[in-house]
Amino acid sequence: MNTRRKFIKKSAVTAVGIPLINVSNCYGAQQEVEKNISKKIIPTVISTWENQKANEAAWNVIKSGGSSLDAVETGVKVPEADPEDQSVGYGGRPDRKGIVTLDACIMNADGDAGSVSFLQGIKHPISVARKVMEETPHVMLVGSGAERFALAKGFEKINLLTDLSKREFEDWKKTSKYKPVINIEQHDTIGMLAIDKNGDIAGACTTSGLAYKMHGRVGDSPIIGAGMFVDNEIGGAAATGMGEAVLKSLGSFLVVELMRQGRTPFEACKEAVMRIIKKQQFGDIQVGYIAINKEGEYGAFAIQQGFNYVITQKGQTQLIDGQFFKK
Ligand code: SD4
Repeated sequence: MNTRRKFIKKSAVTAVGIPLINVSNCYGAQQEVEKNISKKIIPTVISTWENQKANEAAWNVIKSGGSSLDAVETGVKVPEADPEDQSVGYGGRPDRKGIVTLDACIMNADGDAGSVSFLQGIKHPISVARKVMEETPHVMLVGSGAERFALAKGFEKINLLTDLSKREFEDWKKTSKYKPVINIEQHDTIGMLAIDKNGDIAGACTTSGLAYKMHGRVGDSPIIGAGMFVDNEIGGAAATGMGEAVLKSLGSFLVVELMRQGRTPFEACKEAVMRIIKKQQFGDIQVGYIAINKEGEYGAFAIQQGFNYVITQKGQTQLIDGQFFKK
């Protein structure tokens, strides 16, 4: 961590544990500091879809005083390891060549980011993404380069294609009909955001991407600002659904920037969805956003009915149906 960051980190917590940003050299500094003093930290975990177990794993990290970064990594590793979750990690649906390829990204409260894409044979792409962030001068590694890096860091190479996903793929091949329509049953990419007891925000996103995608296709999930984005002064956002639509609007970055301009997490998610609706063909696709701000307020919005998300605060985990544009 460079000296400036260390300094900000040191000065970022007051005696009562309230995060302050060192803005003394900026215009409007006093106003900014006063605004932050009145903020109360609400440790929070939020994730896309029915990922209650992931939230609980993340919450346990936060409860015991761990960082939001450790929390989101621990949380999303739950569906990554679950063979029954066919959209994430081990057991994910393959591409049209029958190969499972994984995308993931992670960001910490210092604004550092790491990402892997088109990664094959590694159960926990999120942990590889974290190593890219922490142990390389880069943000993103892809394909065989990412795999080689993972193996060098001690990750084990395994077969990610389970019997169930293989059988479904064999069935799909009978028609090879490909219309990249995401419907509710076919996806549960996990995007997760967390605020820890220091008020620091981190995020993670991990997926096997669209089932039967073209070999080499990369979606939004590993792209910083598309699948997930965190700015520790403002909040974080994550996306799920049709990655192409999210990529074309850099959705998660947009949500965070809208919160910076004063929108609530819900309003920001809604506006990002409305951008897709205004500018893209949205009839058959699903995109859902989740967001949190620095005060632990949260919100979500999706194009279609059927999107849900999980929120954990004060040890209580709730599954919430997201609001949507179109029934
Ligand atoms: C992608 N956004 O690869 C991912 C898919 C997804 O739940 O969200 N699935 O486009």
